[in-house]
Parts: sequence; C-alpha cells; structure tokens
Amino acid sequence: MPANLTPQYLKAEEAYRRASTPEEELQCLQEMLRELPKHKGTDKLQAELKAKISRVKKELQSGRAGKRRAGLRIPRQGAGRVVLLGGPNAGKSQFLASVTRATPTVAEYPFTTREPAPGMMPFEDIQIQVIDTPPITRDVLDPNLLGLIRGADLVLLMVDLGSDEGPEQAQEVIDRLEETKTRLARDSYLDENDVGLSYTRTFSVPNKIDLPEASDRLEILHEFFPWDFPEYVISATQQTGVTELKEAIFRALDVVRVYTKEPGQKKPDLDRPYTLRRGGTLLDVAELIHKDLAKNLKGAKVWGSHVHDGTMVKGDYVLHDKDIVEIHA
Ligand SMILES: Nc1nc2c(ncn2[C@@H]2O[C@H](COP(=O)(O)OP(=O)(O)OP(=O)(O)O)[C@@H](O)[C@H]2O)c(=O)[nH]1
Ligand SMILES: [Mg+2]
Repeated sequence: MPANLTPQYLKAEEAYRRASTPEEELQCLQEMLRELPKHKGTDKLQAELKAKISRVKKELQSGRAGKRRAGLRIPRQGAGRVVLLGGPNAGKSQFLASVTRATPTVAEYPFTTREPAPGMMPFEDIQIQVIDTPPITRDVLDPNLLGLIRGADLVLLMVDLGSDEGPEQAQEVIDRLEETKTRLARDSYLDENDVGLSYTRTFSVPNKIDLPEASDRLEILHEFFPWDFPEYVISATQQTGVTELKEAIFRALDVVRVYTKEPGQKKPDLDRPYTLRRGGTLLDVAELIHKDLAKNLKGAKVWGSHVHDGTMVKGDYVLHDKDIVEIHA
C-alpha cells in the first residue's frame, strides 16, 4: 500500500537527513511522526519513528549522545556536503588531501582509512565540505556511512585506474548499497512509494589517469560498466581534471551566493557570501543572518544581474547568484 506521504512529511525527513545534532534529530523525528498519514500502510513506519524517537531521547538524557557518536557526527559546514566513496586504494584520501587542508593518511595498502573525516574545499569565494570515508567492499560496509550518504548533496564514486580490479571494486560499492535503502543515482530523491528509500546524486570519478595503463582501464570501464553517472576523470596527485571536477561540484550543489551591504555603506561585504539553494528567497537569507531579522523583515534593496540597481523587493524575492542585498527591518 503506498504511504501517500505529504510534502510536509518529506520536508521533515529531508531536514532529518541533514540534522547535525541529536536535538535537531529529535525535533525532525517528532515533526515526521506528526506529519505522517496514519493508516495501515504506515503502521511499520510509525513504529520505527517512535522507536527512533525514544532512542534519541534516551541518548540525550544519559548524555551519551556526544560520546557514542564522537567522530561520526560530522556537523554540516559550508555551502554543501560532498561524500567520497570507493573501494580500497581508489585515492579517496589523496583527493581530500589535494583539495582541502586536511591531512588524512594516504597509503598504498588497502583499508587505510578507518573513519569518515571532513575537510573544507575552497571554491572561488565559498567553502564546500568534503568527507573522506573508509572503503566499501562486497563484505565491508560501515553502517554509519549510510546516514552520511543520505545527507550528502553529492557523492563522488572514485574508481581506481591504477589496478585491473578498480572498475569491479567500484561496481561492488554500487551493488553493496543496492542491498540497502541508501542508493546512488543520477539525481537525489526520496522514493515516495517505498518509505525510507533514498537516492543520492553521484558523479563517477576515475582516478590515477597519470598512470601508464590507466587509459586502457578507462576503456574497459566504459565498455563493461555502463553506469549513467556523469564522469570526471582525474589524477588526484597530478591535479589533472580537478578544476573541471570542482566546477561541476559547485554547479551540482545548485546554490546561489548572496552578499550583504549595510544601509548607508557604499561597499558590500564581498568576503563572506551567504549561500542558499537556488530558488531561495530574501526571507531565507534574513533567516540565515538572524531569526529576529526574518521576523522584522520589511524588504531589501537589491543590486544584481536580474534587477535594476537598488530595486526595492519584498521577502518573497527569489535571489540570483551574486546578488547584493541591503536588508531593511
Ligand atoms: N599515480 C597515482 N597514485 C595515486 C593517485 N591518487 C592516489 N594514489 C595512490 O594510491 C594509493 C591509495 O591512495 P589513498 O588515497 O590512500 O586511497 P584510499 O581510497 O583513501 O584508500 P583506503 O583508505 O584504503 O580506502 C596511495 O599509494 C596513493 O599515493 C593518483 O592520482 N595517481
Ligand atoms: Mg583512505
């Protein structure tokens, strides 16, 4: 029986996936339970939600929340979250080391990385969170990775072109995840007919193209592994293709940058843009700055590509990349 989930429920689940503290998680779960249509088709889900709620409550009461999950609960930071996945030795940690200031261990033996670890990748004037993970194989999948994948804006599936097994090992990652409710796809979405089934947008990233036999293996990959993820071939050590990949990551996040200007000041603050999903409004920016600002918002003057300089707009104005706003409350 289809669950007929409402848009409000899906919104709460989306927020739950992005929650970075137990308090936030609890709030979202309670919202999900409230919004869940109550009928036979959702009995099981109701029970699951109630169980999760009591688990998080216990966690919060006993003060164990932080400890049990230390290292696993990685707070969201920056304009978006990218999770690196792949088989052993694909070069996940090397990629993190190449594009951020993080210093993970990179080594030629497999299973070097034991726990997810984040870094911040600068792109133009913003920062994007990149998370390195332990490898996934047919036999090994750290269940903590599932939450990270579900909450990611984008997954980079790294393929090892330095080994004949590389393409098959990447296929194993896809297959292993197919056995769970957390899967990889061309686009991110929740399956409305199968509660809990979640797809995360994925790029295929064949790595180590600097090596002599890499192009042959790339041909094999194309011939025998016809995934339909967009592909970006790179060398993490030589940085080949990395600029193109970073640009594609930024485009995939689908965010717009907004700069603020104080009333009376001539120049906007161009150093620290606010970022929000494309389609976001002036009210959303006000909320990012301060809850009270959103409450008292009167409107704003906008400078940007889609308006005449200094046009007065209201809270429902949809922002464009690089808009400058002077907010009045
Ligand atoms: N030639 C070449 N070697 C690379 C490249 N990227 C990574 N390597 C090497 O491949 C090996 C594995 O790299 P890691 O970054 O540790 O791989 P990983 O995917 O993090 O491995 P696990 O943590 O075990 O899953 C190391 O010896 C790296 O130096 C590359 O672009 N070119
Ligand atoms: Mg590693």
